[in-house]
Amino acid sequence: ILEQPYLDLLNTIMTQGHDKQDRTGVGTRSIFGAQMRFDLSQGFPVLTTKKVPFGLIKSELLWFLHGDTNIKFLLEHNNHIWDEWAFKNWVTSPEYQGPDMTDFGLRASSDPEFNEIYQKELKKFDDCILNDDSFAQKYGNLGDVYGVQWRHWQKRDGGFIDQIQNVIDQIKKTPYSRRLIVTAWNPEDVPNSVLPPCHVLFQFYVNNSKLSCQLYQRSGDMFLGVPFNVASYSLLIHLIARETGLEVGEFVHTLGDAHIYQNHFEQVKKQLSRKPLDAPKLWLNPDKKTIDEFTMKDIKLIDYKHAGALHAPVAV
Ligand code: DHF
Ligand code: TMP
Repeated sequence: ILEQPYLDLLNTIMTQGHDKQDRTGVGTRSIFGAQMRFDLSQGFPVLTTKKVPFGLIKSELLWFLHGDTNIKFLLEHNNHIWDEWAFKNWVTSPEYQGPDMTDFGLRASSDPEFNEIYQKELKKFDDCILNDDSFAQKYGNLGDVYGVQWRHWQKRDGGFIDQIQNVIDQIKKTPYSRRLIVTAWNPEDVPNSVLPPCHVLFQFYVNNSKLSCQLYQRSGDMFLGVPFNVASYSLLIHLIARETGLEVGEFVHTLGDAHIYQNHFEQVKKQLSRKPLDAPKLWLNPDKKTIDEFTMKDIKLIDYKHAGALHAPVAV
């Protein structure tokens, strides 16, 4: 069962983790330092014990790969996973005149009356991003998040570094290299960032014509974010393997603070009681040869069976 390492880690955190406070005020149970391995030749590691919306994972990864950091692209693809963080910039700006949105994430999950007001404001915000270009320019931008760090790392002397293209070129020229690294952690940008990178650094490894990748993730929301991260990096390995003419190897997922939020416990118990199914396969349009040619319809899951959606609030 391809997702077994995930289920085992979820169970370990539930039964042996430490309860502690966290930035969001929700509270988590966590362990420090964990590793999961997924052999991509055995199938595509999207969870079957709950429905994982693969369309959102595709559009988010394409957004990163385009070097885009504006949520407008995501909204155009009906993807709302980054809304809260752009909204946070908007409601804390001097231009915002609407109802008080202090601690909107926490309040929305505990106060139904406030939640209604919040949902309305968020909807208004999304409509402005979609319909007003200058508003989108200003408030749709999340700052120097993954898209910029991966493809437009700002150099001190002006100019920029395209880390993704560089790593692809290196994999082709010197596949034995031990320097096949992409980093998103820029200490200069961290203090000004709405959300400093969670997936901080990744490294490729080539053996027997198979491409593997290890990710270091400093902080992992095991129920919501991590299933996305596993699928997203696995897809990235497939795309880079296509461009470099390699087969897929392993995705090795190393976590720092691996946590389950207090308000996800019930969902996690339910998920752990479900029986995992066979993993689906990934289909990539055989006509596409480089990562930049791929669009939404060139990427599909085949035979994705799952036990149904499990919903939970995201901690902001
Ligand atoms: N903050 C926190 N606290 N956890 C995260 O996982 C997280 N992830 C971020 C940004 N900030 C975060 C970016 N990635 C969802 C999944 C990934 C993600 C953000 C949100 C999420 O809510 N997934 C839901 C479905 C959402 C939908 O259908 O719109 C899920 O059930 O998987
Ligand atoms: P932090 O910056 O205080 O660590 O909060 C970030 C939260 O978001 C934390 O719960 C981890 C989670 N997260 C993921 O698990 N995966 C992701 O890709 C992102 C962006 C965030």
